[in-house]
Parts: sequence; C-alpha cells; structure tokens
Amino acid sequence: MTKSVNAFEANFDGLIGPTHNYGGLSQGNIASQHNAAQVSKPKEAALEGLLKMKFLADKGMVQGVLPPHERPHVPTLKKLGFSGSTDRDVVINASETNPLLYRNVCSASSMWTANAATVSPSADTQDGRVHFTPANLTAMFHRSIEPVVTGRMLQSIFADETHFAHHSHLPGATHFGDEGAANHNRFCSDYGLSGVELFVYGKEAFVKDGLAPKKFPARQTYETGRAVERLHGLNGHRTVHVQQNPEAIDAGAFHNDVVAVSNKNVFFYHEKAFVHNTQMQDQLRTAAPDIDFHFIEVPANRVPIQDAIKSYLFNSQLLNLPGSEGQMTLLLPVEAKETPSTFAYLQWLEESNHPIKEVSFIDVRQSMSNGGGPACLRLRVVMTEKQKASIKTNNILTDTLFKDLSSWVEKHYRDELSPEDLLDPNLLDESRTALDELTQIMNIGSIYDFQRG
Ligand code: SUG
Repeated sequence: MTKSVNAFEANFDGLIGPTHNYGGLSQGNIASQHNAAQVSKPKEAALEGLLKMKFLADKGMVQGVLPPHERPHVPTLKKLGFSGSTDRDVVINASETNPLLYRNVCSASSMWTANAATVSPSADTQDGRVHFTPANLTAMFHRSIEPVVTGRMLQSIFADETHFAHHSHLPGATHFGDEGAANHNRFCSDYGLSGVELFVYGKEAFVKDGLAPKKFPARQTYETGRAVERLHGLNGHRTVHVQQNPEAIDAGAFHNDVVAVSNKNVFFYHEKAFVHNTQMQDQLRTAAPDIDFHFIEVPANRVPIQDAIKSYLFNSQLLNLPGSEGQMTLLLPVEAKETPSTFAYLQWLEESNHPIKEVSFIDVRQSMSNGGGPACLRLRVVMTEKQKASIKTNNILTDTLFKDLSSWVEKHYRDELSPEDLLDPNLLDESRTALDELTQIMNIGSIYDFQRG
C-alpha cells in the first residue's frame, strides 16, 4: 500500500455575484425553468452563501472562496459583433437588440463552482501534483463563457507549479461536454492515500444510437471523462467511468451530484442514479480492493426520484468534520427537511447503522431557486498543508475575510433584481467597481478582462 501523506479536503465556494438573477436559462434544470423571471435578491443570496462558508469554517473545515465572474460580460458581446464607443454603449446596444441573449451574459452562474473544474489530488496523479481542468460547460451558452476566467482564477490561487498543474478546458462541441466536479467522485480510505476516481457521463458522443436521455440534454460525455483521465495522469486501473441513468436526467437530474454524493469510502446515491448500480459497485471494488466501500442506496419506494430532485437530498456535502472520529455529517439544503419523504429518510438514516451520524440543514434558497444546492456551490480540493501554505492570495476564509466580504456585499449589492432591472446599464459599472475592490481584498491580481484593458 502507498504511504499516506497528511491531506485534507478543502471546499472552495463560489461567492455569489452582483447580477444573481433568475434567467430561466437552463433547459433540464427544473428550478431554473420554474423560477424564470422571478425577482432575485442578490444581496441576500451572497450573504446566504457567505454564511454557509462561515458555518463550515467555524466547524474547523478549510473553506476557500472563489470570486464571481465579471457580468455582464462585454468581451462575449464584442465577439458577437455588438459595438459602441464605450463598454456601456455595447451593453445598451446588446440589451436593446436582443434582451434574451443579453440575459445570458448577465448570469451569475459561476457561483456553482462544482462545475468550475475537475480536480485530481496529488495522491492520484502520475507527477504527484494536484491537477485542474476547468470545465468547458458547452451545454448551456450562459455557462460556456466561464472556463477561460475560471482557469485564470485557479492559476492565480494555485500558482505554485511544484504543487499544482493546470490544463486548458477541453476543446470542441458538446462531444466533449464537461461539467466538472459535479460528475466526478473520488473515493479513498484516507485523503492522502491513492484514491479511485469515478467519472459519470450522460451519453457516449461517438456511439450511434447509444443510451441517452430523451427529453433533456446529457451535458457530459464518456469521452470527456477519458480525456480528463489522460490529462491528469490518472492510473487507468484506479479510474472508473459509469453512465448516469437517462431516466434521472429526464426527471431533472442535470448533473450527477443531484442524485449522488460521496466522501472517502462512502457513496450515498439514489436507486435511479446509474444505469447499472451493482456493476458500478463491482467496478469500484475491483479498481480499489484496498478501500472498504460503504454504499448507501436510497430506494425509490422510500424517496421517489422527483422528491430527491425537488428537495436536493443528494446535493448535500458529506463531510468528516475535524474531531468527528471518522463519523460523517451530511449538510443539506433546508428543502430536504421540508419534503416529507426525504425528512423521514434522513431521520431513519441518523438512527441506522451507517457512517452518516449527523444531518444539518442550511438555507441557500436564493441559489436553490436556480437549481444550485450546497454541493453545487463548492469545489472540493484535497490538499496537503504544504500545498495550502503555497497559496499566497487571500482566498481562505478567516473571521476577518468573512467580515470584509460581508461588508463588501452590503456596500455594493442591490437588494433586488427584476428582469427589467437587469437591462439597466448602470449594473455594468456597479459590478466592475465591486469586483475591482474584491481583487484587492483577495490580493488575487487582475483576473478580470476589464482590468486587463
Ligand atoms: O448549470 N443553473 C445552474 C445550476 C448548477 C448546479 N450545479 C450543480 N448541480 N453542480 C445550471 O443549470 C440557472 C441560471 C438561470 O436560469 O438564471 C443555472 O445556470
């Protein structure tokens, strides 16, 4: 067995941006479709997100923060031929010409950092570095404009090349559709030991008439997982690729993390999550005989798939809180408490003989109304103390950073945004002023296009 180094899981949450709104942009995401054109509350949303981060930091978890992206995104508008003598004119031109298109470049969707990238810890990679591949997010236009800036941010934070390796996002069309860590699980006995990485895909891109959802898009392909496996230098024997159940995608599980969540040796998932559940278990056990897997499969007759999706039971964080002696905590959205079948299941789970010994609930309703639960809001980065110490930017949450970010939100964010408010060109300057100040708070350098001229 390989030697374990002392490693831990850090969670990097996306700070919710000043243009948080309900654009109705994501086909196949029930909440996004259902809440289209509702009035959003950007300040409340960002403060909810910060409180979630603080909750975990106070429990002793290493909690990181990823800054929001610049929105409205003028460089995209310019690439699409919108012009004007100033950026404000470009924004006015685009919002008047095509308000629907304009809404796409205003989305604060970078908050869901589970989709920012796929991350492989150093214990799994050939060169012993942590590898990052930003997700191309090709399935949805409003998200496809994220990867370049995401890559820039990750490179600024995880800058030390002796510890971290960065790849470009995958090229091409939806054939290499990549939604990042939302379709990726890593199992291990201990964070510092070699793990097994599980890539979940919705369809195979280069197979004719393969199994695929009928109603909603399969955002991630098999070929994508294989490409990331190669790029990250993963051991092929300790990498598994399985297909998500098309039925789950058609019911609204647009990412696998809507129906499954893992931590260390534990996999908590819905009966309808995969095409072949038993085969998935066998593949994992064969790939990593050293890991004592613990599977918790939630039967559909106790929690119907629709309830799992509505409540986001699985879009929770499964955590080993420091000092918990190997027992796990599940941090869920409050909606899971309000849905009778999921609440009853959770009460049973806490009493039963499973490693999940505690359930906690957190209010992230502003994000949930766009289909983003606690797990969507975080990117897991397993790292060592040495790797963490190499981070020189101010991205790890402390009491001071929490206070600074909360005051920053209070100062710059609007209380409400209606679909009409989104067309207000003043939002451009408001956001830029806020983000410029944020890069100073975080000491992260000029990551935004508007700062680079
Ligand atoms: O990609 N919603 C996001 C939600 C992402 C959730 N992430 C994970 N499951 N990991 C999406 O569909 C809605 C935007 C809008 O409609 O305004 C949106 O992009």
